[in-house]
Amino acid sequence: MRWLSFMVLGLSVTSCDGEGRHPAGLASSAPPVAAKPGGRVDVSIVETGFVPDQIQVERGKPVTLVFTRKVEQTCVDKVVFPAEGIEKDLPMGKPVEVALAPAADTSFRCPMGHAVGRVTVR
Ligand SMILES: [Cu+2]
Repeated sequence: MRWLSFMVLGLSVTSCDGEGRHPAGLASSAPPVAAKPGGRVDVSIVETGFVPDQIQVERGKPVTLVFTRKVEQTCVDKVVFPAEGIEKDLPMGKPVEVALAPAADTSFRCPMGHAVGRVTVR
């Protein structure tokens, strides 16, 4: 029965439903996506969290992140920018814009703080 418990565990980490388990608790090791000043970056919400989850911007320059939720089964039904006090609902399939001009590194996350993305300034 060892294989069965393994499968159950595997399923349980695909969403954060209050258990506090989330596959994207740490930002991925994918290379950051560079945003042009005044530009837009599309961020998809998929089963593993935010893609991309590392975005590089020029310090103090405006950038618009466009979040689109592409999966029903996710706790990422809102995106939260704690440092900026921004919280936006992410209806399924509807692009939601968040405008920023960060002066320092910042981050965004699901309401429970499991799926995380980072915005780094250069
Ligand atoms: Cu979460």
